[in-house]
This record gives sequence, structure tokens and C-alpha cells, in this order.
Amino acid sequence: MKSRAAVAFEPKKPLEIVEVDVEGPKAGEVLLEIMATGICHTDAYTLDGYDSEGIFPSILGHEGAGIVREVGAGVTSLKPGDHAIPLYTPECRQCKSCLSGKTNLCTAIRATQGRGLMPDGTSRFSYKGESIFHYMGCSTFSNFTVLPEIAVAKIREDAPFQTSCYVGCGVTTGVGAVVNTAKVVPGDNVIIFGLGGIGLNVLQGAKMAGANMIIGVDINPDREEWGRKFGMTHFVNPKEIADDIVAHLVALTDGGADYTFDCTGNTTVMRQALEACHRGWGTSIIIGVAEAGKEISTRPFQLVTGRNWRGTAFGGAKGRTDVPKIVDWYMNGRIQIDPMITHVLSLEEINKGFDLMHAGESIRSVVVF
Ligand code: NAD
Ligand code: AHE
Ligand code: ZN
Repeated sequence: MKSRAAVAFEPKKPLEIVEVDVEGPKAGEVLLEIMATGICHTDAYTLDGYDSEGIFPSILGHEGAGIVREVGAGVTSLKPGDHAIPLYTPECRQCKSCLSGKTNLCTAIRATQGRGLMPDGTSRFSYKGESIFHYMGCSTFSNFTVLPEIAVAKIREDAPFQTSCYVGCGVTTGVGAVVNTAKVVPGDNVIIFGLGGIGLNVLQGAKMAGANMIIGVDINPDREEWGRKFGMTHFVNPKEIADDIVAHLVALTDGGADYTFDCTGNTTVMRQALEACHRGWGTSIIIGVAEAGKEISTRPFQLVTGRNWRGTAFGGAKGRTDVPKIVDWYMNGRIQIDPMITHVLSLEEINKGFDLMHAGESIRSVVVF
């Protein structure tokens, strides 16, 4: 079949809107009509050539929502007409990682997914006879996409696509980092570095968990107002701090935070986030994705004296189990999504969404098909 798609033919070039060919679902696969997709900073990072797994030409996008249109042989958990969210972190419930109960990082299809292919080692997308790679197993910048059954979460049908697509990455990553990874408890002090599409969701997660001080740190002064909307108690703009940012935050929190979160992808900020943790027990969670080749460092003494350095992908959420619940939280008013969708664009306007992100003018842009 044909599908309108925004294709990344080359790194650092705008996406091109073309009609691609999509092969139907094979055994164990599902054809999904994407109704809406968010644009996450990770899409921009890959398009800009910073992803060590970046591969071109590809169809980016990993924050979608849509309707199952066709299922391949052997698919039992989904049927045509089901509303669904694609999962870049699948949940097979059979691999060592899924069975461990210790992680959400299912390994069933990770190897082929990282090479831009379906589990059988081939692509379902082509353009003018040339194969186009999948991206993060999702490729939501195509109106129609194919996913393995284990990488699709069925969601309730009254959830609007335009907002629930954000659960496909940003909401789950941010809120999940707080409740699944950090496990913030009432009274904890929290510092969030980077108040964008992910950081604001960490913020609303921290508020929901009953955190005491919720400190937002961002170099964009406009983010103060955004943070206040979601329960931030203090804002720090590093550009306006005369002394060292770590010393400033440690003083503000009487010795450091219980939990800090990096939502910038900047390795210098990651170090600041670790060192702004409380001596003896503070934990810093890395959410931001750093450019290929970048490394983190700190004095080992920071760890010897009890600070913990951790990371999280997709907020530690097990997609098929947790995503429908997070959609319920949204629909029941426990978490907010609507105010963070700052721009709704057509597919033809998708490059504007990347420009708005780079200019710091959007929280989330969503493309509707
Ligand atoms: P975004 O562009 O919406 O937000 C980034 C924010 O960080 C902006 O507000 C920006 O002003 C701020 N910032 C940039 N440099 C800073 C600095 N030096 N100090 C303080 N603030 C700074 O991006 P996003 O969509 O929120 O994504 C944030 C990061 O999270 C990206 O690296 C993205 O790739 C990553 N991410 C990771 C996961 C995961 O599962 N681990 C999931 C989604 C996104
Ligand atoms: N491909 C990159 C790493 C990118 C990365 O870490 N992605 C996160 C999700 S970001 C969503 O916006 C992730 O899920 N990581 C776990 C995984 O298995 O990819 C690289 O460095 O190679
Ligand atoms: Zn993302």
C-alpha cells in the first residue's frame, strides 16, 4: 500500500514528504494507521546525526497513536479497529529481561530494531524501489507503519489521539522516571535539569509523588512559567547564578537533593546533576540522550560518599502493561497532557516542529495525519 511519510533521506537535512510503499504485516506483525505523532528531542538528535545507531534513509518518529488496520498470522492480542500506541521498548514477557522483573528493557527484538529492521531482518518501507529503514521500531512519521505485536500497546478508545500519542514517549518517560525508576516518596527534594517535553513530565510526576522541593533548572528563562504550571517550587537559571551551580543547588537543598534528573542530554549537566545529590544517599537519574562519542565523568569520591548514578529508558515502563494505565491516568485527570501540546501541525509542516524545538518555543509539537 501507499503511505504519506516524512522521510529522513540524509542527516542534517529537512524531512521530505513523499508517498512511500508499505508492505503488509507478516506473521506476528500489525499494520497501524498513525493518527497523530509527537516530535521528541530524540528524533531531532537522530536527524542531526548525533545517534550512533542513526541510519538513513529512514522514517523517524516514535511517539504515536493510531488504529490497528490489519494483523498478520498468529497475532492474538490485537485486532483491526483497536486503538494503540507503538512501543520503542517492547514487552515480549518471555525474554530474560522481561522475566527478570528487574527491567523494562525487553531484548526480544532489540538487535534488529537498532539496525532499522523488522525482526525478520527486512524493512516494510520502500521508496522508488529502494528500501527505507524503520526507526526505533516505530516510524510514526508515516501515516501507516508496521510493528511487531509485542511492540504495540492497546489503549482505550475514548482517548484522543492528538494528546495520547505523547504517552508513547514523553509522558511515560518523565512520569515513569519518577514513579518506576527513582520511586520518589512524599517529602523528597527533587531537582530537574531541563524543563522541556520530558522534564515537565518529570515535574508533574514529582508533584504527583508528593515531593517537597521541586527545583527546575533551565537556561531558557521562559521555562520558569512552564515549571510553575506543573508544581515547580523553585527555578534556577544557571546563566543567572554568579557562583557555581552545584554549590548553589546544594545550599538551596540543605546538602543536596534526594533525586536529580537530567533531561538535557548534556554530559556537563549530567555531572552537575550527580554532584547536586545529597551526600550519603542522593540518586541522579540520567534521562537525556547524549551525542555519540560523549562520556560522563565525576570524581569517584562522589560515589564513595554515597551518591548514586542511574539511568532510565522509557521511564522504566513495561509498555503493554503500563501504557494503557498511563492513558487512564490522563483520562481520569491524574496527570495533564493537553497544556504541553503547544503546537499541532500537518505532516507538511513537520520541519517547523523541529525548528520550534530548537528555538525553545515549543514543549511538544504534534503532527496530525
Ligand atoms: P526538549 O528540547 O523539549 O527540552 C530540553 C530542555 O533542556 C530545554 O528546555 C532546554 O532549554 C534545556 N536545556 C538545554 N541545555 C541545558 C543546560 N545546559 N542546562 C539546563 N537546561 C538545558 O527535549 P525533550 O524532548 O524534553 O528531551 C530531553 C532529553 O531527553 C533529550 O536528550 C532526549 O533525547 C531525551 N529523551 C530520553 C528518553 C529516555 O527514554 N531516556 C526519552 C525521551 C527523551
Ligand atoms: N541509539 C542511541 C541511544 C538512544 C537511546 O538511548 N534511546 C532511548 C530512548 S530515547 C526516546 O526518546 C532508549 O530507549 N534507550 C534504550 C535502548 O535500548 O535503546 C545510541 O546511543 O546508540
Ligand atoms: Zn522520545
